[in-house]
Amino acid sequence: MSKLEALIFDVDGTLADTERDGHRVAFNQAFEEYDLDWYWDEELYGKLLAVTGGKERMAYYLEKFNTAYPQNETTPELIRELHAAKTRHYTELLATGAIPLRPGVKRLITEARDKNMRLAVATTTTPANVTALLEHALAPGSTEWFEVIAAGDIVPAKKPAADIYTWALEKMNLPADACLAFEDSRNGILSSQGARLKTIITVNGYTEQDNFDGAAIVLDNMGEPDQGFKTLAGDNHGFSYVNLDMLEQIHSSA
Ligand code: XBP
Ligand code: MG
Repeated sequence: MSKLEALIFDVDGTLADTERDGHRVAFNQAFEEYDLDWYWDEELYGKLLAVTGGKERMAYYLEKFNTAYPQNETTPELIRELHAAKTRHYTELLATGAIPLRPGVKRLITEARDKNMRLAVATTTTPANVTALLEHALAPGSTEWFEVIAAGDIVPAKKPAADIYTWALEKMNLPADACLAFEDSRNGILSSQGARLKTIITVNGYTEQDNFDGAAIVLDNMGEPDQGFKTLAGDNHGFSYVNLDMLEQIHSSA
C-alpha cells in the first residue's frame, strides 16, 4: 500500500451544494434568455441529475421529458449556445458569493495544503465553474492550490465513466492507492471506483438515497470540531469531523 499523497475532490454537491440553487437556477435563466418555455423545478432537476454534464443533461431533457419540443439539425447548436449562456449565469451567481462551501470543506483543504498533501479536482462541470467556485467560496487564488483540475469536456465520457479520475491520476503520475476521492453521488462513486480509488462520500438532498456500496465511509457532511458529522455507513475510526488523521486511517485500513 502506497502512502497517502493526494486528495481528489468532486466539485458539485461535494465542495458545495451547487445543483439546486446554482446550476438549476442558471439553466432556467438561460432558457428564459432564449425565450424558451422550458423550466426545471427542483423535483424535475433531481431526475435530470441522472445525466452528468450540462449539455448532455439538456439533450436528455428533450429526449425524455420534453418530447413535444420539435428537434431538428440546429438543436445541438442551440444546446451549445444555451450551455454557454448557462455558464455565464452560473459564474455570475457564484461571483455574488451566493453559494458557500459545505461544512468542513475549507478547514480540510486548508489543513491538507498546510501538510503538503497534493490536491486535485475531478468533475464533469465546466472549468470556468470550478474556478468561479474556488475563487469566490474558498479563497482568492485558491485555484492554484490544486495541481490538477480535471473538468468538463477534457474527457469525452463523463461520470459515471472512470475517465476523468484516470486522467487526473495520470496527470499527477500517482497510483490510485496513493489517493483518496471525495464524492457525493452514485455517478460520482461509480467514476472514482472505476479508477480504483477509495472514496469518501458526503451526501446531499439529491443524493441521500443513492447506492454507495463500496464507499470507505458515507457521511452527511465533513463535519466541524463544534458540529460533528453523522456517519451513515462505514467506520469513522472514532473521529467526529474529517481531518488528515482520519483520512490516514481510512487510507491504511483494509
Ligand atoms: C456535476 C454535474 C454537472 C453540473 C453542470 O456532476 O452533473 O453536469 O450539474 O455542469 P459531478 P455543466 O458532481 O458528478 O461532477 O453545466 O458545466 O456541464
Ligand atoms: Mg458531485
